[in-house]
Amino acid sequence: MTEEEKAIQFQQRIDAGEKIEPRDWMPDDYKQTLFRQISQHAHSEIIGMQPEGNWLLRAPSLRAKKILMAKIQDEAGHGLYLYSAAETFGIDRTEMIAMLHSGKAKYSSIFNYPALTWADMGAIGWLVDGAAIVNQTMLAKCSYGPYARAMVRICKEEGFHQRQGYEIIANMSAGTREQKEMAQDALNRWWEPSLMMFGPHDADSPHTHNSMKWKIKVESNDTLRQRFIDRTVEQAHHIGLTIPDKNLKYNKETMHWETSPINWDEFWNVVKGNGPCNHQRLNHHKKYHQEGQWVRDCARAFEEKLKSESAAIKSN
Ligand code: BYC
Repeated sequence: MTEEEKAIQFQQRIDAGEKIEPRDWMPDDYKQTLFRQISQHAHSEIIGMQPEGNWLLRAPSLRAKKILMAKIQDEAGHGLYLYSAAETFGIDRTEMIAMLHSGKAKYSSIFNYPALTWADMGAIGWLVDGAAIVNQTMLAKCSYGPYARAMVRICKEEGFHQRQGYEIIANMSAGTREQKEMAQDALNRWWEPSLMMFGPHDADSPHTHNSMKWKIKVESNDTLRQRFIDRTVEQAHHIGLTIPDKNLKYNKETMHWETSPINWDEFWNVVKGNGPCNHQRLNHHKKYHQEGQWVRDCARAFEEKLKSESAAIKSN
C-alpha cells in the first residue's frame, strides 16, 4: 500500500471505532500528538504529587494522613501507567524526564499553584481530581489502546480521590466559622485554575481539530469544562459554599451554568513557566531525581547481573 492508502485505511479504522495498537501503522502526526499528550499527562501525575506531599506531615488525624498517603501513591502509579503507554512510541522514560527538565515537555498548569492550608487538600481532591475525572473518562474512549486502557484504571482511582477531597471540604464547611472560611478560601483560589485545566477554548486550541478527527479526544475542551462547571456548582451549593464568580448564573434554556470569561493571560503565563510555583516544582523534581540516581544505578546493575546469570545458565 502507498502511504496515502495507509492513511485512508487508518482513518477508516478510527471512524469505525477500532483501537490502534503500538505495532499498527499510524501517521507521524498522530504519534507525535499522542506522545506529547501522554508524556505531559504522565509528568502532571508525578508533579501533582508535590502540593499534596507538602501536607502529609501536617494531616489533622491519622485517618486523614493514611487516606492522603494512599492518594499520593495512586498518583505515582498513574504516572507509571502513563510513562509505559508513552514508551510504546519508542522513547524511554529517561528521555521524557530530560524533556520535562529542559522545559520541552509541559505538565498541567494547575500544579503551579501553592497549597496553603489543609482545606487545599480538600479543594485539590474535589476540584482538580474532579476535573481530571471529567477529562479522563473521555480519554478512556481514546483511539489509542494503551492510553485508553491506562485511563480506565486511572478513572477508578480518581473517583476515590474526588470523594476524599469533597469529604474534607464538606466537613470543613459544616465545622466552625473559621473552618468554613478556610474551605471557602480554598474554593476561591482553586476555582479558576481548575477551569483552566481543560485547556484553551476550542476556537483557540491548535490541537483539538486533529485530535478529534483521530479520536484522541472524543469531546472538546469547552464541552468538558462546561460539564465540570455544571457538576461542581451544584456540589458547592449543596455544602453551602459560594462559587467565586459574581457573573455565575443558570441559563434555563441551555440548562447550563454560565461563568465569567477566564483569565487566559494568566493561563498562558503559567503555561510558559511564570506561575507562582513553576520554578519550585521543577527544581524539586530535578533535585530528587538527581538524589535517586543511586537507586536507578542499583536497579540497572541488578538487571545486568540477572542477564549475565541467565546467559551463563543457558550456555551450560
Ligand atoms: N496546562 O490545543 P490544546 C491529576 C497546552 S493529573 C498546561 O487544547 P490539547 C492529578 C497544550 O499542551 C491529570 N498546558 O491541547 C495528579 C498545548 O501546548 P503544546 C492532568 C496546557 O493537548 C496529582 C496548548 O496548551 N490531566 O489529575 O489538545 C494530584 C494548546 O492546547 C493545558 C491531564 O494531563 C494545561 N491545563 O488539549 C491530583 C490531561 N491545557 O503541547 C490530581 C491530559 C492546554 O502544543 N491532557 N495546554 O505546547 C489533555 O487532555 C489535553 O492535553 C488537554 C489540552 C485537554 C490538557
